[in-house]
Amino acid sequence: MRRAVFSTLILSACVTTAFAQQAKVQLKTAIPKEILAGTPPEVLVILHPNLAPPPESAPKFLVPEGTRNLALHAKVTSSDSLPLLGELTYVTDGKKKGTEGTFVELGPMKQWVQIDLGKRSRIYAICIWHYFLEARSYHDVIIQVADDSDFTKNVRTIYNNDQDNSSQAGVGKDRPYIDTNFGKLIDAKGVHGRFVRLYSRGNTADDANHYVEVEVFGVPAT
Ligand SMILES: [Ca+2]
Ligand SMILES: [Ca+2]
Repeated sequence: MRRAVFSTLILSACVTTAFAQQAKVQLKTAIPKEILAGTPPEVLVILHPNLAPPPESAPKFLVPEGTRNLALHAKVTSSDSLPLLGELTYVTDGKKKGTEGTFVELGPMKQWVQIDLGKRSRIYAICIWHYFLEARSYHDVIIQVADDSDFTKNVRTIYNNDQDNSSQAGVGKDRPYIDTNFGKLIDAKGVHGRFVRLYSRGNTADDANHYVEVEVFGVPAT
């Protein structure tokens, strides 16, 4: 009996220590101004009732202390190496106004952008701004993390809203959403990896794919 109590005390001490080491803070990211010039989100959600309602405020999310945007100025590659508009560097240049000339436009249908974090990292959250000059929903948003740039080693899918498997990465359980200036925060649950790949397959307005900015919040793995 005494031993059981002692063990419980040790266990709770370990849990407390682990929790102290993992002190959580609010994730901080700059939210760009609303620049809506086309279809408002309230209309899009009526046209497409399957979409998650648009957010009314910035996402709130706790991350371990020391977490930062590892994607800032990181190297970006893509299935479309010659974007129709803008440059791939826009994806991680830290600028997210979202106005004309600040987003990259990739070719039609299924395309991806890939971010090299430079070293294996522990990833807690990913924030995405595809486009928010008008309300749109991008189809088949799938996010994967891997150890190698060819996505053959330790590939994990951390988000997938392709509910009919039209992008053939498996049926996604996540709900399609409307892009707004608040961006979309994905919980990456502390996954380890060096490369982050984001897929999409056109959107509710046209077949093209766009990115204003992608942030990958984490810490380099030790
Ligand atoms: Ca940008
Ligand atoms: Ca689909």
